[in-house]
Amino acid sequence: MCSGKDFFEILNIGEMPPANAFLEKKDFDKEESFPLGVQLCKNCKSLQLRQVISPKLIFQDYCYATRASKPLVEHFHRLAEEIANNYVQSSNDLVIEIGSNDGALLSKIKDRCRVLGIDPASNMAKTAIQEGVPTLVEFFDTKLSEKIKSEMKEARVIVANNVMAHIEDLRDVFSGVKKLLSPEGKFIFEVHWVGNLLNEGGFDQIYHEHLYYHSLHSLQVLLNSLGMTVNDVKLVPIHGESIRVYAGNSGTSSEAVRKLLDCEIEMGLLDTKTYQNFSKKVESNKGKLNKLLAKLKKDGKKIVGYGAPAKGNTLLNYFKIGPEILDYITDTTPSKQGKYTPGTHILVVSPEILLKDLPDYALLLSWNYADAILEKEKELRKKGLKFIIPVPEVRIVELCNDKPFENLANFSINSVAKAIIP
Ligand code: DWN
Repeated sequence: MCSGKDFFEILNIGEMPPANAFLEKKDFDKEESFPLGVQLCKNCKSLQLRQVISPKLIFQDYCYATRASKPLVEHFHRLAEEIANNYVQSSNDLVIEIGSNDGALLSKIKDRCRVLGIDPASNMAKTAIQEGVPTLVEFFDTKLSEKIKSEMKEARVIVANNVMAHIEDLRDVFSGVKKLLSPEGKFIFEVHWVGNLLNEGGFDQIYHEHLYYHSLHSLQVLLNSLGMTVNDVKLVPIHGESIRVYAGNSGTSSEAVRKLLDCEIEMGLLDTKTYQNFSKKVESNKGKLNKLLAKLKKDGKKIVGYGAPAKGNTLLNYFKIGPEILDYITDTTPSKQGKYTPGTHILVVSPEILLKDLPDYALLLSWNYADAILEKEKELRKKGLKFIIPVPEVRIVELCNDKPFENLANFSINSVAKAIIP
């Protein structure tokens, strides 16, 4: 981010395969693991991976599909509407999405403006194209931005969600965005917020795809160094808690930008001690969850996993939770069903099994969708299924018949930040 060369080691997860590398049983002996750990830049306080693996290895056959998570699709559709209503001025305006996955966002506005998706995962791009979203199967960089500009002219909006943590040479990507954006154009991108990771011990967001764990501070350092401005920022309750940055080649910064920068200082995001305390919190969480699962198994309880997110594989590998604890893991993503989790080799199956099998406990690995999932599975919960939420604190969620479901979406909103940025 700042070309610094001096780092503190913060957390060493150990060796594990890429978090989205779900695999068939026949490929177990070919599986590769890589070191996983995070360090803090002493200069700009950017939290980042210590070792980087080739993006080709991660994205060549990518299992993650946005459309598998209804709450996420609804979230991106709201953003698509915001872009079309607030930034698109004519049907000839061009909206580009970097990391467009299966086209869930752009398909919502493809009839209101020109759209172009860019994603290196050919299997996801195929779905997007079938949904009417023209998509380039490429990694975005300045070279590609010049080619697009020569063929399609400047972009009115460039949007990128859960992408700017995945790219090593962010300086090159941001320069490409700057070149491709029209003078009054807007660069809108969402990234998981390091404030949430630290505040709630969401260490499971650490995996090889995520090279950076961003604060607004470190993003602003980079954008300003390229002559871009952070015009506005929002906190959104997605993937725990993410920041949505609105940047451009011109304009001023809103009050929300100043408030969040102050909030990051108050939370200690520029203080190394904060990061060292974070790793202690992760260790204590690890002890609590392993103790709970061992006790439930000893009492003869049947435990399964619910949701097979990438983050779940960091938790399972780091906490050494395998098929001896979880009989299987359910997931709504067709491309994950019938495969096994990377490193821990637990079978992933469709959620349909639950009504027949009626396990006693479900470890909610997709804890970031807790409120939607607890609502969706209330019948199962009435039949006795109890959910264990591992992050931010290990807890069993009891069914409370006499009161409406606790709105768990808020448990992921950082109370300090929420008070400051409604
Ligand atoms: O950056 C990334 C993050 C932001 O999204 C990507 N590298 C990959 C992905 O990470 P993830 O896999 O941790 O994301 P999700 O969206 O938390 O994954 C949720 C998983 O849970 C999906 O596989 C779908 C599944 N699911 C389910 O089985 N039942 C989700 C819901 C809502 C459900 O009801």
